[in-house]
Amino acid sequence: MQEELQERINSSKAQICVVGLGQVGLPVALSFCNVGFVVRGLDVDKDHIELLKNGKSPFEEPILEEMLIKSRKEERFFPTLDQNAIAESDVIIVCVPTPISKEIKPDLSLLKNACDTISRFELKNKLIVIESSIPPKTFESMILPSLSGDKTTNIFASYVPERLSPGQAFEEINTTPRVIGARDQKSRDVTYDLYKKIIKADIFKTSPIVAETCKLVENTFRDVNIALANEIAMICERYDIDVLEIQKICNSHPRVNLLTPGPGVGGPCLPKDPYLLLNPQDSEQIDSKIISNARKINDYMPSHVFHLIENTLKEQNKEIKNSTITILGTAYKGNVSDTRYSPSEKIASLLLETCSNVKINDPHSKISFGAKYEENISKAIKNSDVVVILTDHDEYKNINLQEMKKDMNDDPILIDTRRIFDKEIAENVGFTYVSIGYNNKGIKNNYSLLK
Ligand code: SAJ
Repeated sequence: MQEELQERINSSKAQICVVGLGQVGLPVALSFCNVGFVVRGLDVDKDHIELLKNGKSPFEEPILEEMLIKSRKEERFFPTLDQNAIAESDVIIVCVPTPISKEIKPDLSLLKNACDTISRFELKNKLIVIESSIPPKTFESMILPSLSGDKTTNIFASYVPERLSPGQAFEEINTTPRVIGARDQKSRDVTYDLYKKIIKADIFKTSPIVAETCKLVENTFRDVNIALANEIAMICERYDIDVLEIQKICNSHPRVNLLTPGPGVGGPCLPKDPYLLLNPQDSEQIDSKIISNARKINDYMPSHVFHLIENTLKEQNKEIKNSTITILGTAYKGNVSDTRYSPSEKIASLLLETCSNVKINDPHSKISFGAKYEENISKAIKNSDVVVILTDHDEYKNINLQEMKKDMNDDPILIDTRRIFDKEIAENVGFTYVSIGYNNKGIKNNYSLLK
């Protein structure tokens, strides 16, 4: 009954099962533990579950390990491979990935499997929440039918898209407004009571399709705006002016907010959510101009970085194939360990096509993308002709340029795609300094995407 479940939620006595303990599911599970709930964390990865049982975080996220150790010690968090966790819980929250396939279509197989697994249990009077990003209409046309066919009247079900940014997960769960798209009024009320336990911000109540669409529009908005910044950066290169100076002045206008250009857009969300938006469940793909061209621009950026490297070497009468190149950063953004869809992968593969001396370092990840992994930053830099900074990790911001110059070969080149160093300082030390959207005088700009 609704009142009974609400009472159990309000008194933090409801048992919760979080399905999928990744970068969303794990912080969500621990946030509920933190406010007094007992949470079972269900995942299919045995190693992952073992790590969690031992209080070890499988990825980098501030305060995650502390929260994990605390919740384990207080016997509030139980990572498990056992699907009976579903039967034993009042609330089931699904946080599995929804990637895109090679054909650039939504791949909902993991979500469908999770729903099919859940539907094998008696769900009467339980609340099922989906947090994974999904194409519009998926909740009504795939999730509800697969959860329990015509028995759905007995369950409470809502779509509550996650909104946390990796690297600030706990803070954002707590402070970012959320949206509940519920199948009916009762589900909405129960879901609201549950989420207000962990959220100190507005919670909007709406239909599932509005919640689905909002989530995808947010990430599409960011992707399109980064593409605009990237295209403007390449225009600035043609004019030999600095896009960051343009950004600073333009953003002093009260209605302008130009984002920051970079080597491309990575991570598990932004590169694929625009495609989810354009591929509604069970319907034709929607045609788009701005959204799909923004994706093309962001996907082009790794090639642009490759051209910057190639053309800078040419200016020094050197060739990529005879050079030693060091990539600093495989993670898709600073101070995280996640390398999914990272622009570094494409840049490494373009370099490796012509150059056999490509070294790679990332203090947060051991992934090498086929290059030679160097654990130590100084060793990675040693005897290189070119250092390419692709991720703005704090460790790289602390590099001493004088020492780096000493370690590198003569006429060192610094390709700083994240602008963590100052051009003048780097040039005074003796580097050829090149960046995206900069007055890289004499360096040819090959940008011709929309020709
Ligand atoms: N990037 C730029 N320039 C910028 C901002 C970002 O090049 O000015 C690049 C980053 O380097 C990175 C990529 O974009 O490669 C994505 O980074 P991000 O910090 O913009 O976003 P994510 O993917 O870590 O998290 C996003 C967030 N969405 C929005 O900000 C609208 C987060 O709130 C979502 O919850 C998350 O996607 C998600 O899970 O959907």
